Amino acid sequence: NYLSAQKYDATWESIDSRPVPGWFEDVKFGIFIHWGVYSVPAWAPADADIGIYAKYSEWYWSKINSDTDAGKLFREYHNNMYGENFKYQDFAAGFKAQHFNPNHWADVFKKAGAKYVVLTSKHHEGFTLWPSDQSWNWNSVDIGPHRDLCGDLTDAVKRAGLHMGFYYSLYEWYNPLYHNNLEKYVDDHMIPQMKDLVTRYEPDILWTDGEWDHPSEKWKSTEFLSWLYNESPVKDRIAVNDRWGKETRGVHGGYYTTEYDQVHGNVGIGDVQQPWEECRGIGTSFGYNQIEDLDNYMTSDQLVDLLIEKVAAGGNLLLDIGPTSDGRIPVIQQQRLLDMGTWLTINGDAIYGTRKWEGATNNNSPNVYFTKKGNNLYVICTEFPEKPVLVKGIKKAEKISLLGFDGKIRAKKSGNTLSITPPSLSPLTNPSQYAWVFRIE
Ligand code: FUL
Repeated sequence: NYLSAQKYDATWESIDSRPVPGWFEDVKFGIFIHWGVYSVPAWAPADADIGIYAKYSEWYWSKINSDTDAGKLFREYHNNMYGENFKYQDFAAGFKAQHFNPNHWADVFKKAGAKYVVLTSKHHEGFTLWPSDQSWNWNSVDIGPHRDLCGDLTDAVKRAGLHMGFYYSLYEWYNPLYHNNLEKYVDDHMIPQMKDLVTRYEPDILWTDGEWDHPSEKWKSTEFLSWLYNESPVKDRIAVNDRWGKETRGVHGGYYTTEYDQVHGNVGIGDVQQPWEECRGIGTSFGYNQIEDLDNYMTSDQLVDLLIEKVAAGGNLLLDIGPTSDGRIPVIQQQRLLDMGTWLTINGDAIYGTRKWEGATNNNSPNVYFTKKGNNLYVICTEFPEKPVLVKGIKKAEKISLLGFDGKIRAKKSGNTLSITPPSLSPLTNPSQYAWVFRIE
């Protein structure tokens, strides 16, 4: 295997020379899951004008202690609802996950057409969803659900044939060791936890976060990554992201990440060569926010368009769901996922295994996107075209079809420009909703 033949040193130069495993660029669509003690209060001021990051419900604990404008809103809510003396830690008893059915979750993800899953094994609150020896009993087996949530979901997801991955926060808000002795925290807590996760559950992705307080040198990131790439049981196939130190995002590590289209508050990562992935919630939060309404949620049409836009630009979409503390995926979130799956069942050929088409830059027409795979070019229309679709830069076009439609598609080529005439569809012959794909072979 080309990935394991090489040895990697604990330097960024060496670590960065390892390619992101090929499977990652083929899978395109994953499900992110933010689930933890914050799923109990499950609240953030969704409609306040406080910026993207302040609407994340998984930040509840930090926000009720913060003196920002957003912090005041969180604190006011907390004090009214639970009283000033109610400690965040006491929410853990209400995290019961009594309706958690991992096989059902995996089935929903599979039907959504997702090929990978990334679960928060530990968010900034420090609570682990597995029985970590380094968690001082602040974990889902000793309290709350009394269940190894990481293990149970990993089994189900792998059985469903999907890739399983873990989010892991390097930093912790209220861990005294983190604040008093960072080196000991890293050596005796953080690195042992990451090694434990990797050896116990053999994930295909390790998605770190919470890196921004310190440079990667302090986190000993390259030491850890050289272990991961040289010695771990998943060295041949594991993919990691770029969140390994305050200086690494969009620069070092594995694939690059954007979040609600931002990199640390700045827009996008531009035209990178590196594989990359956008993550966001269906609404305004990663963790479940019980006060979000339909207005806060993207529609299925918007979500399909988002997937198309990211894949056409060469990226993946890691779409987040926020399960409830009793272990359910809110029905509206399931419905969004299943709608995406219905679209992908017919049109997935234009998504999975594809790459960005360089010719797209000469074809700047609204609501039309492109992907390529082998000798095929896919023309993805997010609105059904009323006029012929013009595609410039086509040398050969032997066969043109509309995915999911049996009828013949008329097209004319003049020079290097192909003009595709959209068929007139009836309710009976319309193959799809949300977006339509012409395949040029
Ligand atoms: C961020 C975190 O602070 C958010 O809570 C969320 O987990 C997101 C994916 O990464 O940086």
